[in-house]
Amino acid sequence: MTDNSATPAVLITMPHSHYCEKARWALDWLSLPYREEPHVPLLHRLATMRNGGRSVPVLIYGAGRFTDSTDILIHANAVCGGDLLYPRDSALRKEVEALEARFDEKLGPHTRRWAYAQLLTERRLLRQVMSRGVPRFEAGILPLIMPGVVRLVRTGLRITPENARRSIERVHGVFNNVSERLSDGRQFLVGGRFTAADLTFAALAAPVLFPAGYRAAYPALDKVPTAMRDEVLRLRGTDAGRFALRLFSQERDRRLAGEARHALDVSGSG
Ligand SMILES: N[C@@H](CCC(=O)N[C@@H](CS)C(=O)NCC(=O)O)C(=O)O
Repeated sequence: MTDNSATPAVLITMPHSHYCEKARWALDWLSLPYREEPHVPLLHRLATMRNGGRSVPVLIYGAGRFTDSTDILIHANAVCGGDLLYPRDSALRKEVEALEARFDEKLGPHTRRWAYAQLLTERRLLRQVMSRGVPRFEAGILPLIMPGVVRLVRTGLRITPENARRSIERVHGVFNNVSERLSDGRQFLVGGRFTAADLTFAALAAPVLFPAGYRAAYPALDKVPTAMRDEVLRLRGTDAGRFALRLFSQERDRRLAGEARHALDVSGSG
């Protein structure tokens, strides 16, 4: 590994993105130092495309560019020794990877679509969450580009009342599977300890749970429409919901101790 320690890692994000929270949580948990660079929607592309990506999160790590949250977790885990978020045992690792992929594809898009469907008409709330921590210039032009952002989100994510209903049903399906998996009394999804599977489930479930400890920008639960609040409270009461909330309270502020921390031993090999 080339010692490139003068170069700080940078995480390009949008403040409200749950995939960004997934990456941020992993970097925090592994005690890997980084600087976050949040952008408002649309303008995020100036930063991501400059680095070979499109969506957020993107991690710039030395000469490496990681343009997908799972790649970020895999890289961060490898930098820290290789068996922290993913077990070394190959059967267990496969199980973790399969669950992570399932949550990435079957949970994240549906919690997002359902949450946007509830909040797209709440322009003031949207402006607040989308501008948290972004450069002042971007926060200043957000009100001007907001109609375009809303239109793009609505068409890009195919947000209709019918699709929102289907999405929350899919979310229930994943929550049921997770509740079933936990029904034998296990504390974590795979191998008896916290892994990328647990982290991914909790981070991508956050838009339907509003957990305390969530670092992505979200409105307060008492400010959102009643139907959304009621659904959040219902999902919080499920075994899977309680599990995700416990992960946020036990693991979100945890930092691995020194031996797992490879400060900025930034690899140019990516
Ligand atoms: N597979 C990607 C999904 C990331 C994703 O969907 N990011 C959304 C925000 S939650 C995004 O950047 N959307 C805007 C865009 O695609 O330009 C990952 O895991 O990183």
